[in-house]
Amino acid sequence: MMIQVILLLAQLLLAVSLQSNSQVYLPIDCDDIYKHDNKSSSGVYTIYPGGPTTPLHAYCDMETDGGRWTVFLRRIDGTESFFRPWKHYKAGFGNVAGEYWLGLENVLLLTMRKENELRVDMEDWEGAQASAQYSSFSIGPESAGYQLHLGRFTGGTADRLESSPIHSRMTIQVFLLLAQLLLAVSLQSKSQVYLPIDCDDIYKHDNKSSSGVYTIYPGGPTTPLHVYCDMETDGGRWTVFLRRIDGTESFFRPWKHYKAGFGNVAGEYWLGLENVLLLTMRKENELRVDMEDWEGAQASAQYSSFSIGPESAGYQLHLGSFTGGTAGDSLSRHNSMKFTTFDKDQDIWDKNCAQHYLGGFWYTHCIYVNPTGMYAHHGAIGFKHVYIIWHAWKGYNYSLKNIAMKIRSVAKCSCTE
Ligand SMILES: [Ca+2]
Repeated sequence: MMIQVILLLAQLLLAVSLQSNSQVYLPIDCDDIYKHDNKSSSGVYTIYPGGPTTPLHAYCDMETDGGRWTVFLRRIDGTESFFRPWKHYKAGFGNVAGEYWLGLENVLLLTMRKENELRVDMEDWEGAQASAQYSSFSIGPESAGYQLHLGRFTGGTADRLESSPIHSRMTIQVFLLLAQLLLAVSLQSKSQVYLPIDCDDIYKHDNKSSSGVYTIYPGGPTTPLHVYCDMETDGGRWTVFLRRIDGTESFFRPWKHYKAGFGNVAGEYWLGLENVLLLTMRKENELRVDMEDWEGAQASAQYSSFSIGPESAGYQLHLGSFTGGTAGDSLSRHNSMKFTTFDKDQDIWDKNCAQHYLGGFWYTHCIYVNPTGMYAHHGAIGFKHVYIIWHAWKGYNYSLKNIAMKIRSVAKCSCTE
């Protein structure tokens, strides 16, 4: 109910802001916004390059070299996957408060409405900044392949520049406030009833629960955690800790991301090694891996037990015996391995498996499975075996469409707890 109220409020806010905007002006781009109020600061604004009926959110850089910049590409932290199909690049994707691509259709509309110059701002890992500027920038329509029309290079320096990315603090703070509000409310209403450790608890509390996002407390009452519960497959009660369904999330991430967790529990995500550790410390669990190919065929692999060691032991994998499933057993070969990411090599190869297979996993030397590999059709990437692989089912030359790894308590009834 509270979520509905908040959604309603958000819609109201949107309606009000839309209304007040249309009474005043309909900015085509960040240039219009700046000219309308030259005290505008960098952040997310609504623009109307396609006319009054198609509002579009975009990040405006109002500071760099006089401001007025409409940002159509932004990379700041690697959270968003940019290895995407045509339709995504056409329509746009990502989060304008973070990483995003505005979309070729939108860039086309913008460059059709006005003559524009282009500026590219970049930063290296030591904090040095540089830019490149071009006298004009436009693109052709889709029928012309969105052909790039670039003016002459007008300059760019490595030392003169000051500000550039991450101006979106305010927006993020507002989101955080909302999220905290939601969290506080959900905590309050639930703590009066019960604090489930995992999806098994939720199911036992109400066995009519359907699959979806729930709040669990594997780390105790002060650390609520959102998770996707599979309440249908083979009796349900599954707590999902890895889910790949559409390639929207990047899984080529550093150690701290794999430790803490990332993504969106309603879509693609990794629950985090610390959370998986907490879950497997609290109960004895079995493991199930569900996967699907691009023709709609499904397969699974089940294991009698699953737990991991603490970070000090490299989050070492402790896997029980293979108990069945048409996907066959490829994971046992990874048993007792430590977890490896591109910035933390704990595999048993002389190189770093994550750097070569583009995920993060309990790699050996290196893969029999690669559930965190690149989301793409086989052949879409010019490197071998970097895809989502389950060797025993499809071999090394097949990239799976979906994969999920999930655990559930092996206790026969709640009376054992
Ligand atoms: Ca190694």
